[in-house]
Amino acid sequence: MAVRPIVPPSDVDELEEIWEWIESFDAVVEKGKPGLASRILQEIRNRALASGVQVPFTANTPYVNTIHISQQAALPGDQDIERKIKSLVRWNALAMVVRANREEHNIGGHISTYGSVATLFEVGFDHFFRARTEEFEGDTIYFQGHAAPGVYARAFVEGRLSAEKLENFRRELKPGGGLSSYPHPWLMPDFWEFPTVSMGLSPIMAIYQARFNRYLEDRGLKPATDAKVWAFLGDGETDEPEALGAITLASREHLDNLIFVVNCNLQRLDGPVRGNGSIVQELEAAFRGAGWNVLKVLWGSDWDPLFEKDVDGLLAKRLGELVDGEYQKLIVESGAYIRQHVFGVDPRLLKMVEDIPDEKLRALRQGGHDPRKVYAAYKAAVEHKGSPTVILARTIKGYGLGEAGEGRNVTHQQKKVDEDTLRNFGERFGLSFTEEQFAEVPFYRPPDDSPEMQYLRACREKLGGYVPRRSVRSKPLVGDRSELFEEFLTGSEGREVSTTMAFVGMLRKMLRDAEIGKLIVPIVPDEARTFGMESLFRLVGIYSSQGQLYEPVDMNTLLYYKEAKDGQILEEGITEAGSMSSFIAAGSAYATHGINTIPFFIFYSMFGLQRVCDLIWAAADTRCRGFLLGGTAGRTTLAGEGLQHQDGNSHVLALPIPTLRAYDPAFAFEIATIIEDGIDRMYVKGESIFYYITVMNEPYAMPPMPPGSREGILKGMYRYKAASDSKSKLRAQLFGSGSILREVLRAQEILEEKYHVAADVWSVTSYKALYSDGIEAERWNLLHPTEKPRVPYVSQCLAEAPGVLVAATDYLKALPNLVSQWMPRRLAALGTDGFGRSETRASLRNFFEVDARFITLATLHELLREGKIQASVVQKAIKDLEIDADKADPLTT
Ligand SMILES: Cc1ncc(C[n+]2csc(CCOP(=O)(O)OP(=O)(O)O)c2C)c(N)n1
Ligand SMILES: [Mg+2]
Repeated sequence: MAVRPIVPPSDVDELEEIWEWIESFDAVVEKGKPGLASRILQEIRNRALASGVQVPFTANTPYVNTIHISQQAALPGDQDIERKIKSLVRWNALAMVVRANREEHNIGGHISTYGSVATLFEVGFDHFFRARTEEFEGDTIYFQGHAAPGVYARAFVEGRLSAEKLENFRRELKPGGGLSSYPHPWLMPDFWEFPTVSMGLSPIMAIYQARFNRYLEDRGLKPATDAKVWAFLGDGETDEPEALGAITLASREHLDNLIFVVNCNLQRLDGPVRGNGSIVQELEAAFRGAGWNVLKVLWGSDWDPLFEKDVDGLLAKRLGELVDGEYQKLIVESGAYIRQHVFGVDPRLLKMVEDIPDEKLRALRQGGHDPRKVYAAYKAAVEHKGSPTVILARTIKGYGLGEAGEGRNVTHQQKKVDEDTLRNFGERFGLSFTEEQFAEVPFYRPPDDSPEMQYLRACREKLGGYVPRRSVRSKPLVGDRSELFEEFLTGSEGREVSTTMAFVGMLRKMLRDAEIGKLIVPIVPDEARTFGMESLFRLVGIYSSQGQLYEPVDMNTLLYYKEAKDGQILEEGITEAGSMSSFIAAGSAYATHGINTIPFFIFYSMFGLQRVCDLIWAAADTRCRGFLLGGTAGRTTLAGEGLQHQDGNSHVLALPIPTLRAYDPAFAFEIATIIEDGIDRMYVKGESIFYYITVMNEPYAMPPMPPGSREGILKGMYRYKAASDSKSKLRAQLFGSGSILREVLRAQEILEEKYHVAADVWSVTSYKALYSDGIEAERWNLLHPTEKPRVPYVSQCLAEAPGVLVAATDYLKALPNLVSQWMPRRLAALGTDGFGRSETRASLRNFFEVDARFITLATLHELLREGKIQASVVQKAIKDLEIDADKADPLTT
């Protein structure tokens, strides 16, 4: 059947000619050769371009379903039963939120998001989402976070969650436990796999998860399968930069194991996503432009007869003219209004709907609420080869809530529902409750032997079991790794190396280890050379799913840029968010895949916690394991780079993340001790913790490990160098971390030689560890007043330590001050609060007042406060140390 051009040219001759072309084209299609038809178009396009003819560009297709009715796969299964099951799930989700808020005003919860996404989920549950089994790794699913009530409700109907648990939705502290508001593996480690509720993070995590799955396959760590990664997102959510920021990676890597489903209810929290435009068309253009397979699921089956009548494309054109704000209004308006506003613009359109009464016109469904359309799209998506798929499904926010909620701007936060609405909801979805039951809003699960339950169980059995479900299947490591780290404990014998170089040395050794070598996943965002890691390019290769299709420019050098299909390094390019998403995939593979991959993500420390802290928070929630390495760390240790690069913040930013253990080591033996213990804790003992270790680029001789220091290194502090004259009258305890420890050691010498002050020097490897230990002890003491009080580790260390206390750090002063409360006397803290500068290390340490001279001065000043020395001694020291007392305050300049 010929399709006439949408905009007929006015010139009759031209029209004739156009018709001839169209008829020839139609003839090819009618012969059943759509592939040939598509090739013809491509060839003509090429010819046009070669002849200088402008080819109109649009990344958009008309505002209709991508899958033509003639190509639509039939929905298998029993539609009546599936609808009943879906209605029950809808009811229980509604009941959860309504009951929770009846019991406790304002406990919250979202029903309208699930109202919109229910069919999109349920078709997946009934036909697509495959569970993990012994034989099959299963699909990985990122559920839209605010739709969690629907996922709980289904698990209840499935018999996996009790009514008590549902009753305690958002009441996690109730006896017997409750259900977390959103997907949180930390809170529900047997249920949720991935946190999805910080908008925008799940799409980027899903992309890198799909790529990591391929990485594991290409490296032979798991068999290749057709397992899919599904990510359900909100349309408003796509405004987050992370949501679309990595979509070209997915197409570049041909990730046909990845399916995005965007729940296009056209609304976000406050109002329409694009009142004056079309979010579907905008997303279509973005994803098609990026090379994705885009499937629009806009109109339900009720619309098919209308489109069949639309031979001249008038209806498609009209639907493409309406902006989203108008579409939203149509949801709350009458059939007569729809007739007038949508179809009334053209008598031919009005004619199309003349047989459809108003109430039917109003009830014409959106594609995302029609299981047939959704099934066809999912089937096309899972069968699609060569690129990722995004399904843009039109839905209605608050679907089922009728006039109280559907399509209303206030619907997002709706949690209270009156009895009329409940009754209407029940009737609409065919639930036969009594009046009292409607008033009570009971949870309801049909009897075990009911057709619904039998059907539901059969569906899930066919798909391997229930989802979501999280389980840890990896086995603890068994090997002895002490030999790996031995060489780093004995010092560098005078050779000057940075802690970064020392770390890279350790990484190189670990990569060769028989047990953990293959499990290491080095991740780097275009900074390998900055950290001296280029030697690893050749050693283990850079992962590239395509291998290396070119001869690298530096092929004839030893350390050439080697890309390989089984390459081990994830060289992510300039994306800390992407790298962090890879870290999350690798750091949670012990659960997702049962494989103990050990990620080492090394980045410019200023672009880590400061830049992607929310992803690091998500990693903690995901129970990730692994190592984050903040390279070129320290506000004054990274010389030259200035304000943007010099990190004096990250150790403070690491404080709030409960499972992140943060270390600021000074020496190679400290790093070796921390990493060896970290691998043991995470991959042998199975603790769900991860590490942040800062490494610096200042070279110096690495000393050997002092005997007996292991425990202190791990707990956060140990006495590195005692004073040579412990009998001296003037005593001090000096605390240093990272490369500032060396300034402290120099101050120790100056104090002894010039001022006869005998100072002990402590290496503080982790203020965070000391702080956590201190608050734990205090808490225990608070709750156990009659028992022997616990003594914080800081207090234990310093119980016998005489003299004044001075700390210097390359981070904010807040860090040492955190633990001063457990010190026997007041602490003078030197730190680097303020903006960095481009300068040499020496100038920077003077500017921020953390060098040996200032440490000396602070110590003398503390002795003055104690009345141990005269002010004139301190005044003279300022002069002797060449300190400018009128210098600018780094905090405010
Ligand atoms: C990073 C972040 N910012 C803000 C929020 C608060 N928030 C929760 S849901 C929501 C609106 C979501 O709209 P959309 O993505 O369209 O999902 P819908 O509920 O419409 O399906 C907002 C702003 C959040 N969860 N995460
Ligand atoms: Mg939305």
